[in-house]
Amino acid sequence: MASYEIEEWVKPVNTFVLLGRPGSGKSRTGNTITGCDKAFEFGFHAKRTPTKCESKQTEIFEAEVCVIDTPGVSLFEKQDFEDIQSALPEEGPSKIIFLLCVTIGRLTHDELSLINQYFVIFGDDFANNTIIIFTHLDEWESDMKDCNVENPKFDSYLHTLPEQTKTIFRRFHNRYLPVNNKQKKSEKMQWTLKLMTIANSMQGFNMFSNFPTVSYSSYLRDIALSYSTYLREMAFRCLRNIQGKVFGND
Ligand SMILES: Nc1nc2c(ncn2[C@@H]2O[C@H](COP(=O)(O)OP(=O)(O)OP(=O)(O)O)[C@@H](O)[C@H]2O)c(=O)[nH]1
Ligand SMILES: [Mg+2]
Repeated sequence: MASYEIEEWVKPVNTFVLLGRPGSGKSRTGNTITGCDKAFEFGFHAKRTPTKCESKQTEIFEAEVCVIDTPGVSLFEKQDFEDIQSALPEEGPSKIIFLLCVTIGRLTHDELSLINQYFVIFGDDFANNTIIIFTHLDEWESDMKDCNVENPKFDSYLHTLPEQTKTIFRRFHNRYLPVNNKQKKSEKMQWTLKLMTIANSMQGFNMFSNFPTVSYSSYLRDIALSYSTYLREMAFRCLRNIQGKVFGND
């Protein structure tokens, strides 16, 4: 399958842009796609936290593909948007598809807020051009086995998500793919084939337009509002805790 960094620059069929919070498994997913563990530096013990996008071009099942790994951020800003733009293939990508990496089982408020920020930046089309990649499938399966669940089905995990999270995922037309980035090379190839099949059925972005400066103030307002809701909830929770302690009903 993959021989990345080929000398001849060929216009890729698909450009995958990996998005997600820090540590969500973007770089390792990029390695699974390229079929090379060294394509993108990954892991907590990495010498440096990447601050710039990195791109690799590779051939997957005879199709040229560009993979762009992005630094993990909690707040997606103008600079992050411009970095992705400058990492796009010079020839112009045929189709840009976002791979939104989410660690199974750890959907925090910050993560949901980051997803909302992507919508503000890329517009409603973000959902039409994104595949949610649930990483750490191996750990989830192992936990299920420890709970005596034989042949666990990933769909059952999705059913356990809170309603608010389900609503967000529904916006992506339930287009998702769980991945075990530690599986054998041959299984990674099978997984990549599945990814390509889904990507081929999608329209994808062409080139994105400029960062929506006009709506930048509303973007900041949305972030402020989402955080204020969070802070309000935290305050109520603290208040309930204190009341519980004072009245001895915790
Ligand atoms: N068990 C398991 N570990 C994974 C999987 N995917 C990623 N990891 C681990 O999760 C950690 C973070 O993975 P990275 O790929 O570096 O995450 P990232 O999103 O690129 O992180 P940043 O670049 O810091 O934003 C590493 O220790 C990976 O080995 C997976 O499917 N299964
Ligand atoms: Mg990374």
